[in-house]
Amino acid sequence: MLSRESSNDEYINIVHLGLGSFYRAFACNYYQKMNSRKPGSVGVAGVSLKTPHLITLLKAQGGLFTAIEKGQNCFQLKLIDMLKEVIFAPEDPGYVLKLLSKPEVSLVTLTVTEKGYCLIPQTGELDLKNPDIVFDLNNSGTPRSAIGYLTYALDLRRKKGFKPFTCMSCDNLQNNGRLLSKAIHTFAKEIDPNLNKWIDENCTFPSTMVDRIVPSITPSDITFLNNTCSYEDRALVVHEPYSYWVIQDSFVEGSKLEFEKSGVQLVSNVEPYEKMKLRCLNGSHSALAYLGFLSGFKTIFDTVSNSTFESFLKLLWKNEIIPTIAPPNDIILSDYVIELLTRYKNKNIEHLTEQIASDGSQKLPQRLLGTINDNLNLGRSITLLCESVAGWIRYTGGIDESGKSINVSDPMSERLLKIHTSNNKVKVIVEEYLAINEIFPTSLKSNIAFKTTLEEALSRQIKIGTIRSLEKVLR
Ligand code: CS2
Repeated sequence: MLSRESSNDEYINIVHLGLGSFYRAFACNYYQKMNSRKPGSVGVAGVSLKTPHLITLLKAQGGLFTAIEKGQNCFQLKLIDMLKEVIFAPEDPGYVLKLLSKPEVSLVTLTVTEKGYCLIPQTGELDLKNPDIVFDLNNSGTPRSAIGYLTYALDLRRKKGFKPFTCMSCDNLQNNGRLLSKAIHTFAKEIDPNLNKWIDENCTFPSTMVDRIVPSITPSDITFLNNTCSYEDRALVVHEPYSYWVIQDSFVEGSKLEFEKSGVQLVSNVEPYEKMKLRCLNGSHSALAYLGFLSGFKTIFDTVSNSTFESFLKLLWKNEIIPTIAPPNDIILSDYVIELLTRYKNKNIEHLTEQIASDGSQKLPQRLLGTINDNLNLGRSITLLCESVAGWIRYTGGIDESGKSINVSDPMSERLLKIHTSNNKVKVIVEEYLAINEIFPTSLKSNIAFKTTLEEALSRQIKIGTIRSLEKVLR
């Protein structure tokens, strides 16, 4: 079993909220490079806000874990020792606040997933009715949400006369830095206008584009590790070789680590990178996840290995996604998507369609709906994007194409399922989905072309099945 002696006075300058596989397979790798250049320059405390399981496993291994990089033809193993402390926040929220308010902590990063920001997905505003936010506004010493932790910790630092930390979102949201800043300002205004002013004058919220495909681990990964290494690791992660991190160059003084020397790109405006990645990668991921799952495909690799899906994907990019994007200066979009397809075709990455299909209510606006809106404004086609949204509607109806029930994981799953159980007419189902203000903007709700194309896609898929429906629209 992996183990490491850890003492209580390890150097920690980064606190990460939302410790899961993605962060460990992605950011920890860059920090590892920083530390091999300058030993001891980076130390991370990883905090889980909701799930204790991984923390228990990591604690038993002293924070150590193995990262398996899976290429098309070869695997590489790395032992990662960046996590100097791991904490399950609900066990001791006061301790997490204390940690966040230590002067040497200069950077706080987040991968709490879209729903972890407690926003209204369609508007990006903090949802002041969210139960965790309501709780946090009334319980300053024992927050539950990331927004509560960050704002109260910033308040403690202000009161102690310390500098704030840089707050960096690493989640797949367009303008993630601005959304995080807005959420924290909204929360701070509710508790103390002076705090809000101090945050405004002193804190920074760089936006980021993060990219690496990190599937859940499988029993064969565990067997592979056991056969290859002399130790057992219960907290291993698996990832593809590709990795790309772009950060807006906006840091509180003293918090800018040697990012560039470890391969991160610092730029003044991340927006074009975010938009390209969210629409080309995450948008197509969601499309493949819903339509692929309904057709009986377990992974993205299985889905794109089907020739209809490959043609669908290529046309979706070419005709309906790429035309909506002004690419960053250093990237050619047609090359970018060729590389993406190669990544999806990595046979060793078992990225489950079910994993990507989760939380669609939180993902759709930035992945697909913005693209549809832009196409409509310019009179361009939305046919394949509507096939994808129709796939999501069917998926959230809870039954796949072979009649098996789907375990839909989404904060709005009950509400979405109810639409299907109380109606069976396509027109009514579409109308009720479009009526959800938290997901669909007014511009889409009132657009006849969108409504009609979506209704057609949904009826066709129900009638002849996903693959035949795709074949029809590809003709
Ligand atoms: C995926 C992402 O699960 C999902 O929704 O689309 O996790 C995706 O794999 C990453 O953003 C790739 O960088």
